[in-house]
Amino acid sequence: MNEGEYDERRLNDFAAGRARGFSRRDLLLLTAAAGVGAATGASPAAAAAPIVKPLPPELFKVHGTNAETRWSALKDQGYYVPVDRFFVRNHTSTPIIDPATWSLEVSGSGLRGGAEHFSLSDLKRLPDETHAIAVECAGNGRGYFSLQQGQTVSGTAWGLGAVGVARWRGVRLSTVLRRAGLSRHAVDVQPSGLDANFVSGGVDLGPVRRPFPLRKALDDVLLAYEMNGEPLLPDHGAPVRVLVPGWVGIASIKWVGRIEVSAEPLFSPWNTQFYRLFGPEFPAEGLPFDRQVIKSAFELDPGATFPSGITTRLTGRSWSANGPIRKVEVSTDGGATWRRARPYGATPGGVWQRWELDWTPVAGEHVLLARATDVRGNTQPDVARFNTLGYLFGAAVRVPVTAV
Ligand SMILES: Nc1nc2c(c(=O)[nH]1)N[C@H]1C(S)=C(S)[C@@H](COP(=O)(O)O)O[C@H]1N2
Ligand SMILES: [Mo]
Repeated sequence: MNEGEYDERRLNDFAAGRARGFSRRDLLLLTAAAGVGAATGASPAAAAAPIVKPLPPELFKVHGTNAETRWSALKDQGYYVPVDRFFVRNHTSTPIIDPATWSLEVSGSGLRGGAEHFSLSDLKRLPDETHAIAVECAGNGRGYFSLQQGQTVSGTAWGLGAVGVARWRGVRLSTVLRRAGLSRHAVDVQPSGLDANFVSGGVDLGPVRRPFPLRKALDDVLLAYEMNGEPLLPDHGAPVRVLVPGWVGIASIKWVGRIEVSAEPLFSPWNTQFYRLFGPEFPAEGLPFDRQVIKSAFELDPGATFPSGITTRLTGRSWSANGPIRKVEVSTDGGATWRRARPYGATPGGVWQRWELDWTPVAGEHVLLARATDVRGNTQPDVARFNTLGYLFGAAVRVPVTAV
């Protein structure tokens, strides 16, 4: 079963009321109480110190409990985003978990027997793998729905900095599930976090969790305990987080405490109420989605200034969840003309492509755009599809700069 079929089946299950975990009825009750997508307030605990690591303003822009990477902070960095500037997206706040007493419970109707528990040292004794994987928030670029398209959407008004690529080391989820005694009836897998329950519109939605199909779980999902060669930091899910390559960041559950393996389809608010496309173009129940779209960013901050008459090297990165980048085009005149950017650097895992282009601006205001195409032929449109929660902003972003 491919991801498209999975989404379609689960859409039908959900619409027909065959939903365990979070049903259409739950959603309707919540909608009546608060309105879908409206007022997604964090729990009171989040008020304290949602993020533990330092967030210097030259590296991050803070949005409530979240912090996005400033693209200027990636200039002259390597392929991987250093942990000191990797974005953080917390529904509440970063919990501090003792790795010595932490354990992972694997349980549910999709196992042959009862629950199994794994300590951190149990996981470290299993065969390890290291992979380059992107984490990107489904709402990355959301701010451009209003800035660029004049549309009102709810949620964190990210620029393009809610994405990062790191080198993650850990154990394959498939290894752990097989050890736990996977049954041939298993269909869905759902990790949940040990951070505080998420409260939205006064309703406790429980721990942060989102299901994916067994097929994905057995394919390339990683349980990581190391990021860029160091133990995970608390903000990125210590002691162990899930990484679901290509999928929306919410699938990559941090501070994982339990993994449910189910013989029936699973649902959670994070694939029914949130992280679903709502709006006039979509079905009433919303359209499910899992993968990120293709995007590009310049390694500079909007509003940057350059010396006029002098050649500047513009740099940036492009990435797609559907395969390596084939070409990147850049416009320095608001989209009137385009030039090919030069790709450079190694691309482990083909997760993103760094590129550069020389530009000699005349004095005045300019609008830069970058537009990428991946090996499957996906490219960035001029306009992103409106949806009320502002997900998947994949249009080429207009970046105003000044030459003086
Ligand atoms: N337990 C838990 N896992 C979580 C979240 C969370 O709030 N709690 N946020 C998710 C979202 S929406 C994103 S985009 C990524 C962000 O990962 P990062 O903070 O390491 O960049 O973590 C995901 N995993
Ligand atoms: Mo996210």
